[in-house]
Amino acid sequence: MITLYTFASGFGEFSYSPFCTKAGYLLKMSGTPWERKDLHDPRKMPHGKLPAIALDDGTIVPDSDNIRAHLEGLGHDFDAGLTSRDRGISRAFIRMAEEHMYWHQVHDRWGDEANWAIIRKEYFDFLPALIRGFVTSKLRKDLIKTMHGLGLGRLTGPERLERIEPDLQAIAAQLGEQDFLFGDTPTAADASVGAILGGIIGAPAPTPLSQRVADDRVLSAYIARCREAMG
Ligand SMILES: N[C@@H](CCC(=O)N[C@@H](CS)C(=O)NCC(=O)O)C(=O)O
Repeated sequence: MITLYTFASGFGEFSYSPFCTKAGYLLKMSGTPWERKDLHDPRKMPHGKLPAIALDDGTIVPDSDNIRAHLEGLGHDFDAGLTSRDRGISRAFIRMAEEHMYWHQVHDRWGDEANWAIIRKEYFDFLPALIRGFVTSKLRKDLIKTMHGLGLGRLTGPERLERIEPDLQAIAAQLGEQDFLFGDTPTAADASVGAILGGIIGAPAPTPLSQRVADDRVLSAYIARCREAMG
């Protein structure tokens, strides 16, 4: 049986990490037997990150995209029924969610003082008190540096909201009256987009972005459908 190594559940999500949530969604959709094992520390994983899956022969497959490829290799087509054009559009939505929107979620959690106070406790309570302050301050400093490097960390709050707004509108437009991005059943794009939006709306202290998504009838209903169908 496949074992999914994941960060723990929390804030209404399968995992604190949207990439782990995505992997859980893909596993559920695939119908393959699997179990989860929650980890605190990803450093022993091949990429030093989560999610990863362990196969029966002990092989560890890191990265949600590789997990998808592995499950597809077992015969599951997450995009069954999609035209090659829609498969291309799906890929673009996945990249938009994972490589852009994800960082807004990271900024909301690690860059916002109210959220930081909560996640610091929630994520890192397992660390011995003696080193907790040092370790968490370093992790936060590194992530803030990464966001500065990406450019996102240089934007003001209103500029960040303005930057992500067209992504949110693109998702709502693609959804239209459909339950999921490409029709009435979830596909690979829903595993990514649903997980990232779920992470955004799940900010433990409300932010302008989490509020924007929560107030959006189409997006908030979509997140709930993704959790229901794939969680
Ligand atoms: N591209 C990777 C991204 C995974 C990722 O960024 N995981 C984060 C959690 S959301 C992580 O493990 N961070 C820990 C670290 O970087 O030390 C995937 O799709 O699996």
